[in-house]
Parts: sequence; structure tokens; C-alpha cells
Amino acid sequence: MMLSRQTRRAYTTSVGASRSRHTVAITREIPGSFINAVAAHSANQVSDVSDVSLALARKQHHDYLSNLRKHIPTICLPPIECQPDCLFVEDTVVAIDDTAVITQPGHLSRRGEVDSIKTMLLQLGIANVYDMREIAGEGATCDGGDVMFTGRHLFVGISARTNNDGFEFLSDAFARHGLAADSIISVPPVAAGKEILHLKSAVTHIDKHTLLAPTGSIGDTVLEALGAAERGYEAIRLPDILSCNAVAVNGHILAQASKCEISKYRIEQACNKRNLGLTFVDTSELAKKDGALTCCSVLLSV
Ligand code: CIR
Repeated sequence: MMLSRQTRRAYTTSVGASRSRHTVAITREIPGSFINAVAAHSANQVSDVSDVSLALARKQHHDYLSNLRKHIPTICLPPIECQPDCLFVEDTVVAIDDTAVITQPGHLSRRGEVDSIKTMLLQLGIANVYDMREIAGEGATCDGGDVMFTGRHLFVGISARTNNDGFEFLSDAFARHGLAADSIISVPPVAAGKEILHLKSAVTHIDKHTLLAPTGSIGDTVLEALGAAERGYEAIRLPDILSCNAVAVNGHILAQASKCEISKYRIEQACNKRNLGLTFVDTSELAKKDGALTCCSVLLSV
């Protein structure tokens, strides 16, 4: 048991009866140092940054924010210049309804991003805030990009960024607030940390029963590791892996404006069939630093 007694606050609502509506999103502006952000799917490698355009990244991020704001009130925090990856706020917190876990990001260079997110969550009045850094110590790590809550299951991908202690911590925190133990699932590191950075680099949900996943072996192994079919998920398979990362916000999907027409067509069909709104947003410049769509926001229900 990883949570100390002092941190076990009284709670009145349950994530087990998850409210599906998100009420506020947290995002962060891109710092000038973004060109030095971590890249190349590895904790130790930094890519050649020469081809990253800060101006284009900012323009794409601005478009992302404009589209997000059509579906949810959105807070945009100021950039932290000494934290090149700070726009990727998703990695710093996992939130379901009134419970949030502040993470200890797996990459050392990203740990300075976390405090200001915690302050924001406390200001927003999230009832139950657990801080992995304080309670679990150095051992537990987690990037929010490895965590997918579909509304029915909380999948936690073990990767180069998220470890078993991180999973245990999340599991303990959310189980305390009503998530059934058998709906919290640790996903073995079949692809995350290898071909891809995070679990959600390869798979995201568009509703409680539908996942986007790549065609080919990465998709096959990830879906198998999730136990997707047995757990009642239909997978929409997309040739473009970047297109598999989409934001589902209040009945609307923000999907990647990929050059892959087949991927866009399949997403469009899937959304139409499910009566979901759809907007394509281009974040290809952020992808050069391993960013996709979900990583640029944290969706909260407060
Ligand atoms: C990193 O390597 O940590 C960042 N350059 C990219 C993080 C993207 N996060 C996410 O997809 N959740």
C-alpha cells in the first residue's frame, strides 16, 4: 500500500460512476526552448533539432487550442522556458473525475514541469489529489501518455517512462475512489518504450467501446496486450500511427490532419457511425518531438 494515511482524504464521489463530461482543459504555451525538447522515443536521445520550426509548432499549437476551446473551457498556462517539453502537460497528471494523481515523469528532464500543474489542480478544487513524487518516492514513475481511461477501463502501459510502481500507485489511488480493481489494467511493454514512446502513441479511444490502433504488428500486439476484443472494444485500424492518437472531448474528436487519406477516411466513418463530431488538427511539427494530440492537454471534470 503506497499511500500514507495523511493523504487519504475523505471522499464523497466515485470515479466508478465516472462523469463523462469534461468541464475544463489545462494546456501550456510552447516555450522558446522547444527545439531542445526530448525526442526519438528514448530517454537518452535528443534528436537533431535543426528541422524543427518553433513558429510552425506555435501556429499548430494555437490551432489546436482554438479547436479545443470550441468544446471545453481551456486554461493555457505560461511556458516554462527552462522546460522545453512543458507543453506536453498530459504527462504530468492523470485525472478521472474528482481524483487526480500528480505523476513523477519518467524522463528526468521533465520533472520541473510538474509543480505548476499541481498548483493549478489545487486551485481548480479537485477533491482528491495524490502526489506520486511525495508518497511513492523516487521509485515510482509515470507519464500520463501511458495512461488511457476509456470510461470503462484504466489501462496503464508499462514503458521506458512508466514503471510497475507507477502503475501500483495509480491503481491504489483510483481504486480508493471507486474504480473497480478489475477495470485497472497494467499493459506489458509490448511496444511502448521500443517502437513508440507511450501507450497512447499507438492507441486511444474515441468512445467507451471504440479504439484507434495502427494496422500491422504494433497494432496487433498492443490490442492483444490490452485484451481489447475480450473487453468489448472495436478497433478502428489505421495505416498512419500518428492518426491513432486522438482527443475525445465531450462527444467530439480532435484527430490528426494526416496526409494518410485512408486513416482520415476510417476515422470519419467511425465518428459518423457513432454520432461523434470530428475536427482534423495538424500537429505534425510537435510530432518531431514525439508529441501528438492528447499530450497537449489534460481534461478535467471539476
Ligand atoms: C518526451 O519525450 O517526453 C516529449 N518530447 C514528448 C512527450 C509526449 N507526450 C505524450 O505523448 N503524452
